[in-house]
Amino acid sequence: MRRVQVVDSHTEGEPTRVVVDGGPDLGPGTVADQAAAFRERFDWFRSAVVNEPRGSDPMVGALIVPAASARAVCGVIFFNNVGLLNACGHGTIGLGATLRHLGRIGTGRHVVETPVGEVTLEIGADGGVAIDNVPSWRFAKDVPVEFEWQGRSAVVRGDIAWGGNWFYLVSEHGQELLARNIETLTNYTWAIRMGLERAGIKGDERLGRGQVDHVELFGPATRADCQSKNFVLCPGKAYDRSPCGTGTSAKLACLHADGRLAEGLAWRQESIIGSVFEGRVRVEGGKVIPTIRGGAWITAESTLLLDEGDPFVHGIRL
Ligand code: PYC
Repeated sequence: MRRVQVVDSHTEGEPTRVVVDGGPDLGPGTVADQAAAFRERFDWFRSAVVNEPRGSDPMVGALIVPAASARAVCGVIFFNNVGLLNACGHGTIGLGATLRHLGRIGTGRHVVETPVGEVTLEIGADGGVAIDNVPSWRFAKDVPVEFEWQGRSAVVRGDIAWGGNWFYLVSEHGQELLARNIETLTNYTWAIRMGLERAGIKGDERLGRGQVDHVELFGPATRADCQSKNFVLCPGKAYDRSPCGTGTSAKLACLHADGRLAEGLAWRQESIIGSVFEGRVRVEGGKVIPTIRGGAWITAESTLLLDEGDPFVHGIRL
């Protein structure tokens, strides 16, 4: 019987499961090297931790690994129901809350290494967590995508941007961003995602292989204290319950590139369930660094049991 110790949390509604003990040994190397080993040899561990029956489609796992740099508190590899993520904003906020809960870090700033670069956590005295994300930027503006919708061919236009993952960001789509429409929004964004794949539309292939695997719709905020509301489709067809940390970073980069968000000004992004991230950008050496602030709450400390006699010991893999 293999035992895996985890701490669960949610960040503005989106779950994170941090593996604190019992994870695989990924060997030496950078966090990117360890992520490659994880992808090639331990996909069973990914699905055992986050897929049903122990996990659920929206759950993001976080494996704590050794960092290459001595100034980092740890490295982290994020994963979901279909594979590894390059980075994860809500997950990094959840990791910060978890490390604080475990007494491994206190208030102040802490560097964490991801496969795509360093992220800095800031743990506030009030328990709030902010992250300084990887440099974020727009790769292509106003890219048309043809897709099948309700039996017809349709076209949308959107930007392709990097915020730690690749996003296709669409503002003109004719959909109402309301929780009661989540099923339709999921199908609509999935149809766009299929259109992106069919057309071979990619980001810069040097980062996360360039696959544009997140689709983000924007619309007017429902809350009076926010500038915008979003719906974010993740790679495994789950929608993000939070406003998506890497997705909000990609949005901030586009707003800044369009001259619509000056350095230091707050952008409050509402999620489809009404939770909020507050984002800001600063420019360093010509690069846009987004800061994303949100709340994370610990929901469980548990031991997962992996019994080799269980036909679904490695999760349900469809
Ligand atoms: O917060 O960056 C994020 C994220 C990516 C996928 C799910 N959440």
